[in-house]
Amino acid sequence: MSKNYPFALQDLPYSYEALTPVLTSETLHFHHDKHLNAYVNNLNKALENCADFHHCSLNELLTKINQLPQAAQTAVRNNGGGVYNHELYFSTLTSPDAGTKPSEALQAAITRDFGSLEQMITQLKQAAVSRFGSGWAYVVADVNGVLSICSTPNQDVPDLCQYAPLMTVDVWEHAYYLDYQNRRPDYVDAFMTLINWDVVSRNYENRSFCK
Ligand code: MN3
Repeated sequence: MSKNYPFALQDLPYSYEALTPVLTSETLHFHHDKHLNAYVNNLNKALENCADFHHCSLNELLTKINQLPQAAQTAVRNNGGGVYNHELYFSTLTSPDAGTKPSEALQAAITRDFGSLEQMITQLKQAAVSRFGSGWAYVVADVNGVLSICSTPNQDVPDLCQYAPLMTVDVWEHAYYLDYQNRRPDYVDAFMTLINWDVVSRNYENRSFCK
């Protein structure tokens, strides 16, 4: 994750071809190089005149939005959320034949909280497909390590004081339109083969919360 202002566009942790055939390099170029890049630039622009907040991490900014100058609040919520969500999204993907699996600790939590990995995926798909308009669906953990599924509209993020997002599904049309047009359920189905369970497991084991 970017440390603090000025935030920088992070490179993808894999090649633009790595997610084919589920997501093409054309989609990744637009999504990362244009959409995420715009969120980074607009977040920096919004923070330009907020020197008191230049030391804040992205997580801190997103949990202190109402302490920011009024004029910056909406832009930081939308663009800071955009940076947070996309960094999480891109960092937890890998090629569809990578064959990663949840760690023992994460698998135990999945079994306890959902019954099985398949049941968790079914609930995640349901949240992603039923989100009206643009938004996100997540697997999150609370301070006790209890897992749940949640969803946000636009570029909002879950409450980072209460929940550590482990992974997320982008259901904005820009995430899938070139490859799936209006078929969001097909994108969501195929997306589930891209999850990098090594990274999701690490996010579970290293979960932290804003105060
Ligand atoms: Mn997106």
